[in-house]
Amino acid sequence: MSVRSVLLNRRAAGGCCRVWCGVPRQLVHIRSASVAEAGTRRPDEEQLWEAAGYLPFSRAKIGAFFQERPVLKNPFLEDALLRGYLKRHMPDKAAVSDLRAFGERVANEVDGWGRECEVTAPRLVHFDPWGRRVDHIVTSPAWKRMKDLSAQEGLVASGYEGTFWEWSRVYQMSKLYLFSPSSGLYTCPLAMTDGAAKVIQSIGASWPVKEALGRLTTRQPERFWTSGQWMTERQGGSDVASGTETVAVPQTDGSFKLHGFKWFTSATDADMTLTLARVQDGTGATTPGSRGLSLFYAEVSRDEDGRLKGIEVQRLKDKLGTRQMPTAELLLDGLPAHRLSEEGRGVASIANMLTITRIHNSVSAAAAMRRVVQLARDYATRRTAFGKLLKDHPLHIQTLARMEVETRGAFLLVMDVCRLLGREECGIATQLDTHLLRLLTPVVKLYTAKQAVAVVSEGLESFGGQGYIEDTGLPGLLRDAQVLSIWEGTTNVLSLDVLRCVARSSGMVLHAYFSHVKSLLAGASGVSSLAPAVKAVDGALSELEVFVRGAATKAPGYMELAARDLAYSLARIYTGALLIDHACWIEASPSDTYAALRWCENDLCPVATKQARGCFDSGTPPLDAALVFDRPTQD
Ligand code: MFK
Repeated sequence: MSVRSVLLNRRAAGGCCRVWCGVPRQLVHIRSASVAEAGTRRPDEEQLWEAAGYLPFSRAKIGAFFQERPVLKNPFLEDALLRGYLKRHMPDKAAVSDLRAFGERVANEVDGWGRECEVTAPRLVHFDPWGRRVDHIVTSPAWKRMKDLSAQEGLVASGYEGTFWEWSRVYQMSKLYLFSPSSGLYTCPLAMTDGAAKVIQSIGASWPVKEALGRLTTRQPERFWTSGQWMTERQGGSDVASGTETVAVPQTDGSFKLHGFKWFTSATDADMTLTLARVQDGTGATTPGSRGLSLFYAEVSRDEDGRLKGIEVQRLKDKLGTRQMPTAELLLDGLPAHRLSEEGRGVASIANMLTITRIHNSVSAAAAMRRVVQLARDYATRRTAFGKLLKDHPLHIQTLARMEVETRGAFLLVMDVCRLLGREECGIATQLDTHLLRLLTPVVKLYTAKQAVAVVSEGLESFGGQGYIEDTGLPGLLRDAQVLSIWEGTTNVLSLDVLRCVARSSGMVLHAYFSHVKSLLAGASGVSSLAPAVKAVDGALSELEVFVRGAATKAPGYMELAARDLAYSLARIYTGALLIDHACWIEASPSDTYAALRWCENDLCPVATKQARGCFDSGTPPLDAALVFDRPTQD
């Protein structure tokens, strides 16, 4: 009996029909021949096929080919720019060997925990089996391991130990940069913990808050605490000043009880928090606006029945990403608290925390870009399409190179802000450094967050359909990148913060900016390979100076419309100068030069380009509004 007649007989008998797709080409050829010669084959033909290794059922159904997955290798060893940057600025053997060992741990151990956090999302248990309200936020074992690891590896502590003096922050943030994409979003509680430690340290608090500082910055897992940062209320969002309703009721012992509703509280399993509230006077009245807000410290603790003291967890948020991490709505119902700031100085006091969390945000943004580039690069050496590996398709490699340029730019911008922070904390910052740090903190946060979304999105495309498949772990990178431009100040809020710091410093922050960029460019004069890049940054800087000089005569509304493009211009020009500067280093590679040249082909000063097109002129807002609210005209 031939193969064909076996098939026909089986089909007639209601048996299953063989599926021929996914079968190796040679076999299809043999089969076609055998079908063509139906009736002439010997009955032992099927056994011959099986003997040749072509199992007719399971193999025929799923095929024999499986695409190799991208492999995460030691992210420290794989990162030429990180290693070059450290070699140039802090060639400390201890730091480098610690980062190398940590990179190994991230690739081989921590990354798996991060996946576990993603697939085992936190859940809220409101009641115990006997009906008592307990409000337990149940997190995965991996999430708890992340906490212990964070203490052991000094992911917060190393920012406070001063081991590497002015480079301690660069070292700490390099470690977080390696950790972030594998951390299951544990970088979020660490950012807030670091920010809280910074606030407490700068305020110089006494007991019990001083004790908390020790816990936030310890390397002992059993003592280590994380902190929350409860700022957002239902009316508030970005508008903290007028939207904060929480009141602080003074107690006879000098402490307070807080009553209010916090609408977004991230990593709500924290041990303590910093939060804002309005102190009630003897009549129960409070002061509205920013001047009515004070900063409070509160511990998250339970009574002997296991109930949270003064807190009810209303529900966990259902979010696009950051699903690894509990985000909750909290009712504060008499939460015991201590006032940390002077009365009415809440926003100014928590600003220190915002500086730190915004820098952490930027580190995570650069890290997300680096991770997707590393995976895409690895995949390009494994995936064959149209007859050759992806790495041999010039258009694909051009796309990866563009992602690499963005990633390098983001990395250098972030690390420069960390450098400035380190100098300030060591007490060696010049006026110029301090101004630069204030100006660049909102700039680096807003710019890198947007870059991360674009680069990670592009990165997913380089895996084809697999980039869209949940259990590859790739879609989570994009979901988690999307939050970076939202929390800790949206792009527009931060663009306005740039205007705020320019105004409050009477333009001194910009003065510092122009001087520093010029000094970076001066270091590259005479380096012929970089001449086009230097020319581009120099030209863009001149355009920006013209814009800034003209800004003094403009109405506030004009500057508000220009704020986002101004912030982008500050980011792109500064980053161009940093890439050039790095490429001037004696040990710089040809890739460092190439990255600088490619970056500087962009429009480095969009604020000037848009101004020339009249984008901020007085006619624009009504026209923008007409466009946005355009409706079909009624017949
Ligand atoms: C991966 C790591 C990521 C970490 C994630 C952590 C998860 C956290 C989740 C959250 O998102 S928490 C909520 C985050 N919310 C925000 O970031 C709020 C966004 N809104 C703003 O930033 C507003 O601009 C702001 C609330 C600051 C406006 O408040 P005000 O009171 O209208 O500001 P005002 O009156 O201009 O300034 C008050 C004082 O604060 C001034 O000081 P002085 O009184 O001494 O002059 C300002 O100079 C100071 N200030 C404001 N912003 C500052 C600042 N100082 C330094 N740096 C800043 N950025």
